[in-house]
Amino acid sequence: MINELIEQEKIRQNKAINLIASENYASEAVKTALSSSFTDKYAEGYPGKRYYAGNKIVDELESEVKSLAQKVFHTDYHVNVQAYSGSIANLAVYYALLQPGDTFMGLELSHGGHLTHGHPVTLTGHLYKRITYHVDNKTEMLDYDEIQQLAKEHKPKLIISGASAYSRTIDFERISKIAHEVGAYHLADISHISGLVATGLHPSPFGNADIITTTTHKILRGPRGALIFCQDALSTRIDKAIFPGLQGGPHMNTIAAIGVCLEEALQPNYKTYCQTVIENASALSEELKEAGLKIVANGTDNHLFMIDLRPLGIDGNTAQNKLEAAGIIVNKNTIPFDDASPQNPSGIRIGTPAITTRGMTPEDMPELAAKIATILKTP
Ligand code: DSN
Repeated sequence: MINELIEQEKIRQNKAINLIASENYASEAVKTALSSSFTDKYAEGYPGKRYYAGNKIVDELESEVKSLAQKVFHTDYHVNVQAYSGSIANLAVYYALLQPGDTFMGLELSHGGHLTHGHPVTLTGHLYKRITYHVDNKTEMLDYDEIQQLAKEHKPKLIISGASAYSRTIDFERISKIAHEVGAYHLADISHISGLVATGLHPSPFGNADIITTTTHKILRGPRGALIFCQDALSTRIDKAIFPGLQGGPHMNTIAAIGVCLEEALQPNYKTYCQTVIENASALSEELKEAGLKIVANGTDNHLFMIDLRPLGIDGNTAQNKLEAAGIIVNKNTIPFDDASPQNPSGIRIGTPAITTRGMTPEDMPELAAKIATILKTP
């Protein structure tokens, strides 16, 4: 039964036009590493300091993956490659650097932020006091003056930047400056744009931010996992927060697969891929605009954008379902200043990492845009 479902999912993925901004297709080499013998090994601890025997090869693997991560992001920051996911990576940073009741700042969920950036429905929302910043209500772009003003007023211990649904360039340097002026740490969560940062297609937070987290399965095209980079002075606290603070044995098969995706990201064609992701997103959003659709923040600088459905008089669920019926997979998404609930918000999010992996180029975007526009506009 399970094998049959695996086959069915493979067929579904092959047939679909996948526009989910956070998804991608990992290579066969990444999948082979995931199903390798490393899946059987327990390795609590870190290279050279394990609690079980038989870890010489594991130690070599983890050290090599750490060094690959530093190469890909052109950094000498300390790196931890063991976090099971982006949520745990962010939680580990808060656990390492904050005390319960401390204040930190993050982008409001409906303005593009992520649940793990302190939303009240998460553990972080219970443990810490979260102050949210927003996008400007006219430009729908980050309001850096508001970030500065809120930082001065609330003196947070940490400011998190980064987003799940923000289509414009993030000025990490400015946010670092704002954070450091009030004595706060700056955590940059680059999960969505990590490939763009690695290839120089988005300004990098390395050198300014104190900590940087990223998942490995989005534009990086690896397995589901995460990396935490930090300044050396924070390395012991971050490592201890992951193990033994929050996790047990690291998933060494995932770490091997992260290594494979990092090796792939070091190939020259990875930058070409990332460039095409951006060109596809830009071409698709421009075509949709010409077809009369309203794009949040009036376009995109990265791999994704949101469509504001309110002028069309349909909701996010309806749009998502109509597109899925035509084989186009997107996700409903809140948009800035949305009055509707996250269960049925007023927008959809569209991203191009997966279709670019499948070989689509800007020449394919007019036809795709026409299809999307027709579906959304047809009652
Ligand atoms: N669920 C991911 C996304 O779609 O952006 C983030 O965790």
